[in-house]
Amino acid sequence: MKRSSWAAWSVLLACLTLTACSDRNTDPASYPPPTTTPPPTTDGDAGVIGTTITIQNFAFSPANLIVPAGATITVINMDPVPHTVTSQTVADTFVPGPVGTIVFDTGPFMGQTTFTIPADAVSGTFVPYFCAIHTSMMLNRANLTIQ
Ligand SMILES: [Cu+2]
Repeated sequence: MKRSSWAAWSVLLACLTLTACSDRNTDPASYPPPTTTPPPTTDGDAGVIGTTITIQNFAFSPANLIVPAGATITVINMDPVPHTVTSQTVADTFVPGPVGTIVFDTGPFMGQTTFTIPADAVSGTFVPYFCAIHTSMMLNRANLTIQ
């Protein structure tokens, strides 16, 4: 009798373990998996040549800014809360980091600030960036592309 009781407990434990595992597996991922391809942008922006990023209503504009190497980028925050413009190595990871020689982080700011792109930035380099305060709460995903 003792042996069958032990077997019943084992089965029960196995079921509980499997249930816990399957619950975890059915949870939708919070974020899409890391990717090396540009993430979709909510404004359908194909790319705008310039040196100004505007943040308004928790959205970056343009979502894809094409900038010359060595450029000084002006960031204008129209919102009544601070944001950051922070480079990340992999889009949608919300982890600050470089892409090649390019790395920037404005830190939290309101109003206007600037940062610079290195003169040796390689043409065609794609640099995703994010707001370190609001991460996935920002309404779009944005990047710089070196002209
Ligand atoms: Cu923000």
